[in-house]
Amino acid sequence: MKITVKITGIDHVGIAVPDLDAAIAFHTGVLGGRLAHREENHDQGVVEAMIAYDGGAQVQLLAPLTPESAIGKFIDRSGPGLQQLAYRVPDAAEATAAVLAAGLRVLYAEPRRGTAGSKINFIHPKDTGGVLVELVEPAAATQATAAHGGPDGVASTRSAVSGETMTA
Ligand code: CMX
Repeated sequence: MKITVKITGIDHVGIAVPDLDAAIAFHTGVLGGRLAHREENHDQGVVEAMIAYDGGAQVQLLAPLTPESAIGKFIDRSGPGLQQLAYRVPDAAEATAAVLAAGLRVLYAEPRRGTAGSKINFIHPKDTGGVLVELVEPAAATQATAAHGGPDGVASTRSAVSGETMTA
């Protein structure tokens, strides 16, 4: 039987930014988003913020902690801008296995820690038509609240996750 990645939606779009506070100010002050979450993820070499919009859309702002990080190298090569498309999956390990079964390159043998306690992996952009695809299994608390229909979608569920999660 053919195994496919079980995508349940777009979790977020990731934008590489040189200055996180300036990017937050633009996305909240001009575009009307809400700062839902902010953290440093040293494994990924980023300081990041999740911006949530009415209706459930989410944009992840990613600033490099070091020039050698993935985001540091991306900005150096391509400048600031769209860096990734992140799909939500129910099980990141299963999704990893499905990608490998399709003969594509995942970046990690096992899913790693992503934003707000999620588990993440990536498909190499050269195997996807030029887009860095992230596969995100949200943290258990987020999955549970989302399944029970939180009042303002995923953004509200992030408040159940420990860390520097913001509420409006
Ligand atoms: N989108 C599309 N293409 C990309 C890309 C991106 N984000 N990043 C690199 N590429 C392209 C480059 O332009 C280059 O293309 P050419 O060969 O045509 O010039 C090619 O991929 C380079 O590939 P590489 O030498 O294998 O790898 P790099 O050192 O450039 O690293 C990647 C690319 C995807 C492996 C690296 O960025 C990575 O490991 N990313 C995953 C981790 C990550 O992005 N973390 C930050 C976000 C954290 C989070 O979301 O929580």
